[in-house]
Amino acid sequence: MTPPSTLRPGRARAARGASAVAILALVVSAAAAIPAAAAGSTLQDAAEDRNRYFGTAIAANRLSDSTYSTIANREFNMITAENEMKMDATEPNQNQFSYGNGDRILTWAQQNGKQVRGHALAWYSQQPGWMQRMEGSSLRQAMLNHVTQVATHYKGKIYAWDVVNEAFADGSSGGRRDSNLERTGSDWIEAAFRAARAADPGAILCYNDYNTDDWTHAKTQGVYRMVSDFKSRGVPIDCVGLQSHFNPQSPVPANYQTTIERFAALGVDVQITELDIEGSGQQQAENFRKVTQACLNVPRCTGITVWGVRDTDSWRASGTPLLFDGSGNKKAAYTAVLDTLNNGVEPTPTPTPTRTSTPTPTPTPTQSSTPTPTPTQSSTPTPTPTQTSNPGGACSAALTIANAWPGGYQGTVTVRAGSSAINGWRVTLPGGVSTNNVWNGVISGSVVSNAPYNGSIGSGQSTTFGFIGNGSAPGASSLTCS
Ligand code: G2I
Repeated sequence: MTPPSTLRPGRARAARGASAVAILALVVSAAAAIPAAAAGSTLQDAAEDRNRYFGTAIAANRLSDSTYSTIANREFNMITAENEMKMDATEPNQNQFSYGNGDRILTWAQQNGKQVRGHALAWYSQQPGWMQRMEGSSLRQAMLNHVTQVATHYKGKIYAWDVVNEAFADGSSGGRRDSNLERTGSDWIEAAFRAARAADPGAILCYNDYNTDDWTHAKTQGVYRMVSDFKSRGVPIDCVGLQSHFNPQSPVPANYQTTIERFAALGVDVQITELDIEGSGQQQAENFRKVTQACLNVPRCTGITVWGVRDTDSWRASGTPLLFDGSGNKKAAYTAVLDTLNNGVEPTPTPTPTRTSTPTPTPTPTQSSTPTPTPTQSSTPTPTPTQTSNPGGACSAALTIANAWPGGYQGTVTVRAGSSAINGWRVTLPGGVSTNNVWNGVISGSVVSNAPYNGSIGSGQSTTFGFIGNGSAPGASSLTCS
C-alpha cells in the first residue's frame, strides 16, 4: 500500500492545522489581486478552501452499496473506520491480528485520494473478550503491544490516530472513568501515547471523547487538565478529538467555540471527530451551521468528521442525525454546512479552472473571553520573508511567526519545491529555536523532515509545517532546505 496522498486529482493540496495562519501571512499582501475563489460544490472542496478536511465514518460492509460509496467519495476527503480498526476487530485473539476490514477501508480511501483517521487504539469498550478478562501488568503490556502492533501495521498511512478513547468519567467528578485499563495505573494513557508515537512518528496523536464540548462541564475540564499536563511534561499528544454527538438532551453548547479555542491554546489541534446532531429541518441545520462556524473560527480546528453518511447508516438512525437522508438526498443540514464552509458564497455548478492553488482563508475574529492567547489573536503581522533562498535549488523554506505570546510563539515554515518536483524534504530550524510540538513534520534535533503524507511537492508548489516555540520568537527568515 502506498502512503496516503494529500493530493486530489486536479485540486490543491489541503493545508492542515495552523498552516492556514501561515498561508494567510504569506498571501495577505497579494490577496487583493487574487480573484475570489469559486465556492466549493461539495463538502470536501468547500472545506479544503478553508484549509480544513471534511470526513465521514465508513463501514466496510456498506462500501458495496453504490449510493453510499458514491456520496462518500464525492463529499468527503477524510475517512474514519467506524468499527474496523477497534481493538476487538484488529486483535480478536491475543497476538493474532486481523486487518482485513480495516485494510479494505484504508485501500478504498487511498484509491480515492482520501486520508484516514485511525480509530481507536486503546479504549475501555470494544475490547476483545480475552482483554476484557485481563487486569494489572499483563493487561498493561497487552494494551501497549496492541497499540504498537496496530500503529506499526498502519505506519505512514494514518493522518491522525485516536490513541485513547473515552477515558474520562461522565458526571461532576472531572476524573477518570473506572476500567480495567485505568486500574493498571492512571499513567496508562501517556504510556499509550508514547507507544503510538514510537510506532508511527508521522501520525497526529489524539485524545478523543464525548460530552467534552461544553467548556463548563467537569469532564471537559478534566480532559483539559490532562492535555495541559501532557503538554507541560512533553507527553506526545498533538490533538484533542471532540466527538460531538448532540441531541436535545445534549445540545450544541453556546460555549462550543470557547472549548475549541481553549484546547487549541494548549498547542494541540482540535478535530471534530464524530459529529451527529439528532433532529430535522431548519433547527437541525442551524445546529450543524453553529458547529461548522465554530470550527472555522479557530485556526487549529483542522477538520470535521460526521459519524456516517446517510441517516440510515447512523448508530442512532432513529434520530436522523446526519447530512443525507436514507435515500441519499442532501438535507437542509447539508446545505447549512456547505454554505457555512463557503462563507455564504453560492456554489458554482461546475468547477472552474481559475481556482487558486493557494487557498486564502478568511479568518473570522473569535469572541473568546479566554485570557490565553490563541493563534487567532495575533496583533503583530509578520513580515513576509524572502521566499526563495535558493531559487534554482531543490527546495527553499521560509519561516513566519504566526503568533507570539509571553514565553512562546507559533512558527510556520513554508517549504517550496524549486524548478523540479521533490519527494521528501529536510529543513533546519534556526539556532536557538526550541520546540516540543511540531505538526505536519517530524523533528529530529534541529532538523524537521516531511511527514509521511507531505513529502511530495510539485515544482514551484509548497507545503507547510508548524511548531510551537519556547521562549521568544526569532525573526521571519529563510531557512536551509534540502
Ligand atoms: O457510540 C457511538 C460512537 C461513540 N464514540 C466512539 C465510537 O466508536 C462509537 O461508534 C459506535 C459505532 O457507530 C457503532 O457501530 O461504536 C459502537 C460500539 O463499538 C458501534 O456499534 C457496534 C455494535 O455494538 C455491534 O453490535 C455491531 O456489530 O457496531 C457493530 C457493527 O455494526
